[in-house]
Amino acid sequence: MRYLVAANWKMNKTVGETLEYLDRFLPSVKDLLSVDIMIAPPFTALSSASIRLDAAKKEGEYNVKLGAQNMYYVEKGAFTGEISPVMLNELDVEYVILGHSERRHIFGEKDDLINKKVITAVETGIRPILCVGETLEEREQGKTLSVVERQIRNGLAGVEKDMAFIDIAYEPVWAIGTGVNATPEQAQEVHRFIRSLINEISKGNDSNTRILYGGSVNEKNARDLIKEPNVDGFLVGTASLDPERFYKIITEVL
Ligand code: G2H
Repeated sequence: MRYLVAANWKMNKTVGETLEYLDRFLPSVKDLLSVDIMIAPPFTALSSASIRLDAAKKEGEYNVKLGAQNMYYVEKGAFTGEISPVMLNELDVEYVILGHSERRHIFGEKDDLINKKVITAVETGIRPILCVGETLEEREQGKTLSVVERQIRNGLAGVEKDMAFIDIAYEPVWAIGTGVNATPEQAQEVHRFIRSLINEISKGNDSNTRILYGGSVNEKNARDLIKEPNVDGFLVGTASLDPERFYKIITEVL
């Protein structure tokens, strides 16, 4: 299985900053084809990033894909402030992060809405990265696996047969942006559970599904985390904002 290392920039970087980043980052990953790399800038920078990536691919071999941080599940219409899958397709966006904990906890997204988005992403040919993870309170109450199971079963309802086209990111809420990552053992315990769960619900059609770890991943902890047998890559926030740090994380999984 090819690892996936994905950058989730969240609400960071203007168009100018995005292009400056890509100018520094892209030369470092030219001809680095053994790992899948994805960058998810804010919506406003997707078009410029898409053009820049396209130009780079005409000059050399790159395995850098574009991702969106969210989308709505309807093609077009009166949905002020939303972005549709068709709009993302036009920009060659290949991945979409769905159900991120900030969408769930700050913007109130529930499993059924996230499920609609996952279904539409699959139908549109955009590879969803479904994010799941427990809060600190849920972990302390021993509910980690049941919360993750609920989020996965509900989030994937109706697309179980398409599991090969879907990636999962396990992001414990208490580890996001806090500088406190899950230990490799904590990550492995949940990743192993997720692997057996998606294997069951997809009836074995999960061999291409990466289970990413996210939550304070950096260039120092990446190597130990990736050693775990069910950790298939990373979704990186803070440490992906610096091109040299993000590149270092990528080299740690090679
Ligand atoms: C978790 C992660 C990226 P950070 O949200 O999705 O962010 O690496 O800053 O914890």
